[in-house]
Formats: sequence, C-alpha cells, structure tokens
Amino acid sequence: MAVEMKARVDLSAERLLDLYYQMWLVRYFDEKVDEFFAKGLIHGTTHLCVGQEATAVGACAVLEDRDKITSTHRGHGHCIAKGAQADRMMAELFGRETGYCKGKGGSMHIADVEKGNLGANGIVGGGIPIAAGAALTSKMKNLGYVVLCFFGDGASNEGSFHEAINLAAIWKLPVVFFCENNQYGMSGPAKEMIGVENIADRSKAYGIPGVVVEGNDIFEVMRVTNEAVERARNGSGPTLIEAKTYRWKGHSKSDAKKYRTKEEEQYWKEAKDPIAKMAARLLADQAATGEQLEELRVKALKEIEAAVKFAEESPMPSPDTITEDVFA
Ligand SMILES: Cc1ncc(C[n+]2csc(CCOP(=O)(O)OP(=O)(O)O)c2C)c(N)n1
Ligand SMILES: [Mg+2]
Repeated sequence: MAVEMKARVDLSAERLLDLYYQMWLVRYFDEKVDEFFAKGLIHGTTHLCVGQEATAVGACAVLEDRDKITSTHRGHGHCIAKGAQADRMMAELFGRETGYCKGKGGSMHIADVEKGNLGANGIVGGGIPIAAGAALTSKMKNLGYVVLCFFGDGASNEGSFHEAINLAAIWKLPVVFFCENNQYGMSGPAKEMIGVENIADRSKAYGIPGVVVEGNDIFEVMRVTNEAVERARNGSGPTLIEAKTYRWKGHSKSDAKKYRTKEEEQYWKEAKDPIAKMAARLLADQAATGEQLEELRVKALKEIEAAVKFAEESPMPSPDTITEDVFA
C-alpha cells in the first residue's frame, strides 16, 4: 500500500479490507435506520452519516484500543468504528432492553465506555470540553491514551469549542480535534456561517497546527490523523483537523433540503463517494479483487440485517424499570 505512515498503524491488506467492511457497516446501519424511522419503528430523532463513512472509520482506524473518542449527534459511524456492536446499537434505536442504554437513551446517548467511546451528544459542541477533560485526566494520571474529538462545522462556532481548544493548547493535552465539515449546520452553509476560509485556520488563534484533509479519502484521513495522534501522544499537544465531507441525507428526520441543489448532492454522491473511492484505490493497488470487495459488502449488509432482527426480537424495557439508570 502506497500510504506513508508510521509503522504502528497496521495497513496490511487484511486490515484494509476490514476497514472497507466497516465503511459498509456504517452505511448500511444508517440506511436501515432511515428505513425503519420512516416506517415509524424508530422513535425520537436520528442524524445519519451516510456519505461521511471515511471520516469515522479512517480517524478511528489509527487509534489504539486504549484511546478514547467523543462523538456527536451524528454518531453512529463513530460508534461502529470504535468497536461497538451494531446489534446493541440498533436495539437502542428500537428502544429495546438489549440496547446500549437499555432502550432509554436512543440515538444521541449511545456510549460504549469499554471500547473508549465516551458518548454521542445532543448538545452541539458538547463533546469538545469532555474530550479536553478526558485528555487532562490522561495527562495528569500519566495514562498514555489520546482522545479524538469529533465535532461538526456548526459546532466550531460554539463557545465550548474555543474555550476547550485554548485550554488544550496551553496545557498541551493529548487530544485531536477532528472537525467533520459536512458543509452545513442544519440548513446553514458553513461558508456563510464561518468568517475564515477553512475551519482549520482557526488553529492559528490557539497556536496549534491546523490541517485540512479530503474527508472522503480514507487513506488521507488516516495519514493526517495518525500524525496528529502521534503528536498528542508524545506530549506536543493538540492538532485541529478539518475533514471536508458531505452528508447525503437531510439534517435529521424531516428535511426538504431546500438549502442545497440536486446538482451538488449528485456531485458528492457520484464523484466523491468515500466507499467507491476506497474500492477504486484497493483495486488499483491490487490489495483486493472485485469479488472480495463484493463479498464484504454483502457480509456487511447481512450483519446489519441481523442487527435489525436482533432489535425487533428483543423485549421492550419493563415499565417497572422506568426510574432505573436515569438521573431524575
Ligand atoms: C447547543 C445546541 N444548539 C443548537 C442545537 C440544535 N442543533 C442540532 S444539530 C445542529 C447543527 C449542527 O451542525 P454541525 O455541528 O455542523 O453538525 P452536523 O449536523 O452537520 O453533523 C443544531 C444547530 C443543539 N442540539 N445544541
Ligand atoms: Mg455540519
């Protein structure tokens, strides 16, 4: 594989195929959520990350098991990429007892602390100070883990972003700020809402490196994230990464997408599909055959279908547990 990276990251053909498989898992998970939400079988709300698979999978691919992430309201991909089980995630969305929050949390409250996922977050920008705090713990207790903090372009306008990034910079905390710039915060175009050309340029205000990356190219995402993780781990402090990407679906459950054009959507789907891009690269580098890639796609679809079956067959939480595992 012609990817320049520190030896620590396993880029064997086997591993790359697993990452390709994970991208399909993420895509099919959210496609199924879309389908079952429309059928009225998933309640609350959901934010889908179809089209953004390379950021979730690529960034998590260069982390160690002990490293941690904080996620967002659009977090299913992050969760799967950090090692969560699709069946327990789907059960959570279906409100079942077997889900990650025993069916009481839903899409925006899934956490998987055992795997280092400190949780999704319904507060835009809410995960950023949590990431800085977890990184401070790592530093003060000398635990050696790095925190990768996912957030959106919209979140980069929140006070929490600026406060947390400043503290992380002056204290040289082991954190990587990873912005998924999917071009919109709800209906607000990032280019109208942000006064600098690149969100990564904001790093200058905090004295840390800022990097823009093609977010639909998993190899590029892995390369820049790996560098930032190394920096964080060796005590050099945070990096701000801005990955340019696009969400194929609407913001959340009902969105007529009047703020963008069909042509723009077509462009991102046809010319910049992250899964197709990875497939093309694997084939060009002869790291996989077309048959292998097709097998992995089908295997991922089956795994997600099994996750739906698990969710549908799981019991609803019993009413007498209603006051358990909740704060108030
Ligand atoms: C503090 C806060 N303000 C507003 C909202 C409503 N809200 C939910 S998602 C969203 C847009 C976030 O945009 P971005 O950070 O770019 O993430 P994306 O949805 O594009 O993934 C907003 C404004 C919220 N949940 N929390
Ligand atoms: Mg956005």
